[in-house]
Amino acid sequence: MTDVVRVSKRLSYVLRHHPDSVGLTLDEHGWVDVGDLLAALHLTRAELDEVVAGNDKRRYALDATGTRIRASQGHSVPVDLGHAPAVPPDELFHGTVERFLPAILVEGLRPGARHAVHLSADRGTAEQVGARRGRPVVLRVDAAAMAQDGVVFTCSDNGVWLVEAVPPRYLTR
Ligand code: HQG
Repeated sequence: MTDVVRVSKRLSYVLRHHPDSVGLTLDEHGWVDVGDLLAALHLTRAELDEVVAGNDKRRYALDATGTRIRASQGHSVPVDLGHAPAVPPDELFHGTVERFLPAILVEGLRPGARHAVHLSADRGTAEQVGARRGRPVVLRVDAAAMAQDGVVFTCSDNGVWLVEAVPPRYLTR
């Protein structure tokens, strides 16, 4: 693992799940002061900027003034990302693995430890998400029908579609 990846994983841990582990508190929208984060993680601003700018999935976002930072998605701590509801593409994709399918086909997709179910606009990204856990299985989500039925979608700053749950009737393998 490179240093940049190591720092990125640490940022995810702190900004999505355990800010308290280094004495930080996120505001209600998930932001922390950059100076506080640098001090807590013993990073320089240049090191942080390299991780943020070079991140393959643009996982972290600085605010307009560059003084606050947050994770764009993936939180388990309570945050309101503040995105307006958005109209999703007609189909979205979710990457998972075979062993979760029996439960998913009965219960639908559930957020688990995170705030929201994460969906991708393209099949390739969903495949990569599934592949973190084994041989990937990609489910197609009928987002057009869900939107038609009044389900609210939001889209994170890094293009991940977020929804509270996906009932099984909208899923096909
Ligand atoms: C599964 C990464 C049983 C679901 C990725 C998944 C993503 C169920 C797992 C982001 C279920 C949850 C999120 C049900 C869902 N019964 N299993 N009813 N409903 N599942 O990690 O979507 O690289 O919380 O299929 O790229 O895998 O960290 O969600 O396998 O965008 O930025 O339960 O995390 O982004 O796993 O991944 P996760 P996810 P980063």
